[in-house]
Amino acid sequence: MMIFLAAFLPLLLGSGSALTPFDCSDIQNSGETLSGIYAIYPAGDFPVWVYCHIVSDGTVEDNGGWTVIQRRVDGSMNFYQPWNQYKRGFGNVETEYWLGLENMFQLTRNRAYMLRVDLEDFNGRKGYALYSSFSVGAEGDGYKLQVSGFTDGGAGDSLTFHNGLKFTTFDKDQDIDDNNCAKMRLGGFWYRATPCHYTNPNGIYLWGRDATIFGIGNAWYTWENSVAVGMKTISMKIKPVS
Ligand SMILES: [Ca+2]
Repeated sequence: MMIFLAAFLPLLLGSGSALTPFDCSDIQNSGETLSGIYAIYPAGDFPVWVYCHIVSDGTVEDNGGWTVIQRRVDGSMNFYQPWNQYKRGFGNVETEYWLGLENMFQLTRNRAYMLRVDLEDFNGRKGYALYSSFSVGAEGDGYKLQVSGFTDGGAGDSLTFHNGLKFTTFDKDQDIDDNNCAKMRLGGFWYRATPCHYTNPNGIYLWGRDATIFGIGNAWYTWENSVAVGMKTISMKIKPVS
């Protein structure tokens, strides 16, 4: 009987309850005050471990409640992964990870989200890009990206270029280039056509500027108007539009 009750508890309580938080905004609203690793329930029935950015830096743009969906910090994880990994998610929530396209779809189909991309280079310069609307479509539609409403936090806009595109990995080509952009740029992303991207956050961790092979690094073009500058840290995080 206990197992029966436990299995149906999320359904009885609905999404976003204190016991089955839908995302990190629910965790913050439940009274948590520390950033860290928490379980969320984007599909309602099973937990997904994620890093929650709870602490506020005091600005309007960053008052906490952020669910981190992508993060690079030290080059410890290989992001050249096949479709199933990008679909389900991979990596280490303590360091580098990808939350998974299906989780992103489940989150953004149920709530209206904004997106913040935080960047830091190897010279210690920091900046961010804020988007007032972010969603990922269903798998049957290629996990299509919808992003708009850019506000500049010093990083410039390298993501609107990718709006409306399907997700591509080396084993699933859904970009609009004749070739496979994931194979050419060594990542997985909502690639377009040559040069494939303005940002390649899931590309190779370059440890700084490196133009030896064009466009393979985890760069953000508008940072220095170059795709050769690999970021020291890059993270993408979302929270509901209030
Ligand atoms: Ca292609």
